[in-house]
Amino acid sequence: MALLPILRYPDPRLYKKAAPIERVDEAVRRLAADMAETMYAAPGIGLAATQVDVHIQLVVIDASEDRSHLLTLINPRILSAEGEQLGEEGCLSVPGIFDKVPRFAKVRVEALDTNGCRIELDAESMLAVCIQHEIDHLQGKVFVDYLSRLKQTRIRLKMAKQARVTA
Ligand code: GNR
Ligand code: NI
Repeated sequence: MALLPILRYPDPRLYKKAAPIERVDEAVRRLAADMAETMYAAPGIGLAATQVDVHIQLVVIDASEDRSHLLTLINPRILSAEGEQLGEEGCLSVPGIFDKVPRFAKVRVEALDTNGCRIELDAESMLAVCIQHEIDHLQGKVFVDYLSRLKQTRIRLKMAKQARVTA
């Protein structure tokens, strides 16, 4: 197991589109395990492969209270969605920034699990938000992209200042 470095907004690699996974093999399972370790250590409730600079359709999520419900979704796709919710979002690639993003209230999702078996799941509230946030990452979209240009500019400035302090 290993902790993986997480790309920071506005790294251009966060804007790459992830390719579908054709075969769920040991390499995919190893990456998923490392991503889970990285997510729990952060700590975060989700992590997309895009954020660790691997551009394949793989995400890990644990939106449970006790951090004991790890979900690994491969090639996730929203089958249907309903309603709206507006919640505060954050992102491990944009540390320290939180803002409201409109999302579907409920989603039905299909994906492959780590055995390559097709699964379907219904999600609402925080889990539904997280799934939509992670699928966005795979499509090269960061939650900041939904905010006003003014906010985006301020966030870029703040990230540049942070990078100077951390460097
Ligand atoms: O840890 C995370 N928390 C979070 C809170 C509200 C909405 C979405 C998220 S996902 C985020 C982890 C992350 O950046 N996943 O890509
Ligand atoms: Ni994120």
